[in-house]
Amino acid sequence: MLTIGPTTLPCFRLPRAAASAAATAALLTTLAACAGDARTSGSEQAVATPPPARYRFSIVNTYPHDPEAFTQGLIYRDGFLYESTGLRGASSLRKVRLETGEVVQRIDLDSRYFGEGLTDWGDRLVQLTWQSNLGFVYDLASFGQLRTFSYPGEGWGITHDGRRLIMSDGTSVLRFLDPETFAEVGRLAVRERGLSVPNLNELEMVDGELFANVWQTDEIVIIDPQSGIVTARIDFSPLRRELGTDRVDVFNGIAWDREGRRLFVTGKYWPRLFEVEVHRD
Ligand SMILES: [Ca+2]
Repeated sequence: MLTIGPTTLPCFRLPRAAASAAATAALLTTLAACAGDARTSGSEQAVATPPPARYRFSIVNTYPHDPEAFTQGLIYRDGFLYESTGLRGASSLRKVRLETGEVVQRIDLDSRYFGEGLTDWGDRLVQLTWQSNLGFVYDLASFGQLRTFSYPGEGWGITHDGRRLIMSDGTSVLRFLDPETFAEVGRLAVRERGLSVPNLNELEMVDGELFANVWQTDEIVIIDPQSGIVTARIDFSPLRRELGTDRVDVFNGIAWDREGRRLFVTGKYWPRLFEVEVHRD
C-alpha cells in the first residue's frame, strides 16, 4: 500500500509519481499541512522569497537623548516620547520632551526587573520585562500601575496594529496578544529569502508595515505583518558618525508620529535621537 502523508513527506519534497487517487488525496493533505506550517511555525521554508529591497535614509532633525538611558522601548504619543529603559537597577518608564530630551515624568522599576519593550493601548502603557515573564500596564497620564500580566519566555519588543499587541522575544517568531486579556492569539514566523530572521527586538508599526530593530546590528527590517516576509532593510550605521562618542551600545528604539508622519530612531546610551526619512527609491 502506498503511504504518503504529512508525517512522512517533507513539505519541500513532492512525490515524483502521484498516479493513484489515494496518492493525490495524500498529496493534497500534505500541501494543506504545509500551508499551515507557513502561517504558524518558524520552520524553514524551501520556497525562497525575493530578496528584500535596500532603502536609504536621510536625517531630518537631531535631538538630545539621555546618554544614561539603556533604551529598550520607544513610542511617540501626543507630542512626547515615551521610553522604557533596561538593566536591573536602572530600568524605568519615562515621558520625554522631544525637543530637549528632558525627562518630564519617570518611574523606576524594582531592581528585580529588567525593563524591555513599550507600547500604548488607548489610555494605557504596556511595558515588558526581559526574563521575569511579567508585563506591566500603566495609566498613560499618571504612570500608576493598573495591572500586570504574564507570558512564557522572554520579553523584548512590543507594538500594536490597532487590533492586537505584537511582541518579540529575541527569536524570529512574533506573538500576537489580545490587548485586553493579554492572551496569545497567534504567531508570525519572520522570514527573509526563506530563512528565519532571529534577534527581532524593538518594534514599531509604521503605516501598516512592521519595523523591527535586529539586535546587535544597525539595521531595521521591514516586515509584512500578514506574511512575515522581510520586504526591505535599512542600514542605519551612518548614524554612528553623528554621535560624537564611541561610548554607546546597540542601535535600538523606533517611534512613529502617526499624525506628523515623523520617524524617530536612537540607541542604547546614544546621546542623540534622530528624526529620519526613509527613501524607497
Ligand atoms: Ca517602538
